[in-house]
This record gives sequence, C-alpha cells and structure tokens, in this order.
Amino acid sequence: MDGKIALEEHFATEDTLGDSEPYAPPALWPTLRARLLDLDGQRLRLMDAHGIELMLLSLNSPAVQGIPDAVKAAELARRANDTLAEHVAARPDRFRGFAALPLQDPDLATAELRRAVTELGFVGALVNSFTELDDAGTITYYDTPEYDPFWAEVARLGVPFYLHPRNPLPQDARVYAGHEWLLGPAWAFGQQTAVHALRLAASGLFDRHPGVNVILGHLGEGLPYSLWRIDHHNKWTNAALPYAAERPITDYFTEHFYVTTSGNFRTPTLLAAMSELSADRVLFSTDWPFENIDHAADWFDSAPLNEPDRRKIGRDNARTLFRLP
Ligand code: GRE
Ligand code: ZN
Repeated sequence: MDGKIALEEHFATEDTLGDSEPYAPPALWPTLRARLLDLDGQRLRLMDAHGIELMLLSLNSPAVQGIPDAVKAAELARRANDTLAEHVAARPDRFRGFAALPLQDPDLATAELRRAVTELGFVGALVNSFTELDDAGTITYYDTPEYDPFWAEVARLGVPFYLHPRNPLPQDARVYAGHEWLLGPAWAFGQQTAVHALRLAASGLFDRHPGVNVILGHLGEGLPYSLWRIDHHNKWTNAALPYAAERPITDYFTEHFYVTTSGNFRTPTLLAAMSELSADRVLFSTDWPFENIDHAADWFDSAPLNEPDRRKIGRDNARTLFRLP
C-alpha cells in the first residue's frame, strides 16, 4: 500500500543514544547506532521503497524519562524537540514530530507540550512510560492528582499522548531475575506499559478530561486480549468498581485509546485488536530502527484485510487523529 503513515518511529540525539546501546548485541550496535542517528538517508530510502509517505518521529527510550533531575530533563527535552523541529522543517512532506516531555515536573511538562505544539508544530507527545525522579529510585506514573493540569492541557491542545515502553527499574524487576531475556521488548516493556495504561484508565482522568486520547504501541501491549477479564472476573460477587473511574476499563479503552502495529507484525493479534477496538482505532507503525521497515510493511501490505480497513489502518486513521492534510 502506498501513502502509509507510520507513528512509532524513533531517532536519537548524541544525548540519548547511549540509552539504546543495551538493546543491541555488541556486534550490531554500530548498525543500530547509525540507524538511530540517521534521519534523511537510509530511513528515507526505506520509506520510499516500502510505501511510507510520512513518519511521525520520536526520541528513543527512556531518554528524558530516565533523568531524575527535573531541570536537566527539561533542558534535554527542549534540545531534542528543537533538533527534531529542524528536521521536520527540512522535510515537512515526510516527517512530523512527537514531543519529548519532562514529566518529572508537571508544570515543566505542560509548558514544553504547549511550546512543542503551538510553536514547533508537533502533532502530539510520546512519553516513555514512568519518569524517574529525585535520586533514590523514586518513579512517578501520571495517574496521580498533580498531573491533572497536565492532562487538562493535553485535552485543550487536542493532541494524542503516545505511552511508549521502557524497562522497569531493577527494584521492580526482581520477577525477571535469572530470566533477563524477558526484559525489554520480549515481555517487560509491554507488561510495564500495560499497567501504566490501566492506571490512567482507572484514575478517572478520562472522566475529567474526555478530550484525552492515548496511543499504545505493539498492538496494545497485550490489553485487547485481556480487557474482558479485567472487567468481568468474579462477576458473581457483584462487587462495585474497585477504582476511582466511573466506568468499566473497556469503555475507556474503546473510547480513548488507539493502538499501533509497531513491532508486532502478527495477523491473529491484529485481528484481535480490531475486533476489540474496531478498525478505526488501529494504526500502522513499524518501530524503526528497533524493527525493520520491510518486515512491518511487507506483512501489513499483504495481511488479509479488506481494502477499506487497510486504508484506514495504513493512513486515514492517522490523518484524522493528527489532523494531517
Ligand atoms: C522500542 O522503542 O520500541 C524499543 C526500544 C529498545 C529495544 C526494542 C524496542 O526502545 O522495540
Ligand atoms: Zn518504540
């Protein structure tokens, strides 16, 4: 399919490059490094060869979320967003930007989001799940009351919030001891991000801010497969909803969440996401440079979809969600 739009597509700056090194075998790090730093060479050639018209670009992980000092995090976010804005300005026909945000401080994050959208023309924010804070392994999720003004601004600006994975900190990763292969994209990324997404849904933030939309990668980090059980386990007990939000989690998932195909090029899983969410809430993505553009595009282009759904997922849903021309 020509004209695809892809939206979980990463790059790195010299500041953030090192965060991705642990994810490549040493022999392949020079290749991943070059793929992360490249914006208009191999990346554009692969986009051309595989029918991707537009990429929405975001920083690698955890980047800004991994810097405990709020002021340093805000400086890094600003620098990275300015760099990205220059690249987008050079090729507005091929690239758009997601803002990196210093959620260490809700006010700084709100200000940087506003600047990125209104001054730099960014189409949303992509945040690498929880943020480190202070020095003692403190972390923060965004379902707590101090983030309410931030979510109000997300709704006011009308831009989506992409909740992207990162690994748990060692103190929260003891379940993986001796099984480190489960860290990262194999399992821990998705598990960690899914819990964060459920925290947001259960917090009531979508009741307070109905204009907020959250995007999850990797076909929803396992959640479409789990929604029914989250809401319906032990129904015979007639228990009240065990959280602050007013409605079942499935309602928020089907009304406020979108999922992308990033790094999950599997037809039965795609069909499960489509049947829980509808074809209107699934969007094509590759997860370049951690995954291959040809793997994503060849799978998607030949997946057994009807052509109207392929157009929606490959292009039209993104045009609507991001108000692209
Ligand atoms: C990602 O951004 O999705 C990612 C990483 C690191 C390794 C694999 C991966 O940040 O998919
Ligand atoms: Zn990614």
